[in-house]
Amino acid sequence: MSRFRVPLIPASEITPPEVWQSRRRWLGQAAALGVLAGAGPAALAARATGGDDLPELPGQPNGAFSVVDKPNAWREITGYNNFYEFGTDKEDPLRYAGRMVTEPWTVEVGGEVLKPRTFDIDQLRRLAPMEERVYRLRCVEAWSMVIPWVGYPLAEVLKQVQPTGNAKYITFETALQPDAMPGVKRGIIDWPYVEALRMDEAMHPLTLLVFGLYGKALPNQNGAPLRLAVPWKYGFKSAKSIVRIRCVEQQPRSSWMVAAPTEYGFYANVNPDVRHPRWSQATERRIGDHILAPRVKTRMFNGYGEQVASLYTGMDLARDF
Ligand SMILES: Nc1nc2c(c(=O)[nH]1)N[C@H]1C(S)=C(S)[C@@H](COP(=O)(O)O)O[C@H]1N2
Ligand SMILES: [Mo]
Repeated sequence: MSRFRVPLIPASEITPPEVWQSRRRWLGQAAALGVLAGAGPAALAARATGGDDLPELPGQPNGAFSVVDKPNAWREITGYNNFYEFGTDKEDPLRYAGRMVTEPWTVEVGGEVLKPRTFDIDQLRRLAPMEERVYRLRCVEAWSMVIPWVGYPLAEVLKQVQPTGNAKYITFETALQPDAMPGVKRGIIDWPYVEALRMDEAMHPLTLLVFGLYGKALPNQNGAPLRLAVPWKYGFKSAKSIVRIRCVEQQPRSSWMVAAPTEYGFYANVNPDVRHPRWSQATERRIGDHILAPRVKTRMFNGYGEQVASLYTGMDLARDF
């Protein structure tokens, strides 16, 4: 969390001039020393570079499903991660995820479906045309990023297996490689990491099955070789390194619901009006913003309300959080 909270009103209006002048001097010095991450032309040039060791994975830009916000830098997206299998520090996934074995990789899709099937990762990569979509990602920890994902709607896979009428929910089970995953050895939550969606959420065209970012195959720390991106929900719903998908009739209990039932509900829709029991969700810190930049207001459904609000008509989102 940023230790500096700057109000939305210009500093000059609320702070005695001698204070903000010295603050500006400090900023000048900090910029000169290069300590302000994300500022300056060198940082801008670094945005899309990196990942030279990863295969190319281009996608057709889909403007209709992209936000116009400027994407975060490669080093931010790949160097500041939550992937608890590798530890709880934001740098742990970058540090350790290289040990995860992602080749060969299969994804078993079953449960309440007419045509259960195990896909090889290459079959999945060829299943539908890859799109590039710039999505916001809002973490439950009240920070956010903007990420240019490459993938296609999860609905494409579901079409192949044909969910039955009993399929009301869908679960995503993720990779468990204890020898490669220091976080798994330490406990933390119930492994494997399991997330779930309601069937209509899973079929929604915004729900993306992701194979890459910035035109490259996913780095391990971002959930190689495939993960979800469900942009109107808190980031933890977007399961990484998926190995099993099951359609089920009853509402499943996800790993976070089991770990802390009063803190994490099934829906986990981004909602500035419903606080986490231990902190507010009204605002967020954008990763990469100037260290003294004001926090931004969090939007209902992370700004995707026009597309998804109708999924929740008649529901009390303070109760079904
Ligand atoms: N398997 C697995 N998936 C996971 C997580 C995790 O710990 N394990 N963390 C989640 C959380 S809390 C967030 S915010 C996003 C972060 O995705 P990113 O690191 O690619 O930005 O991944 C989600 N998917
Ligand atoms: Mo998160």
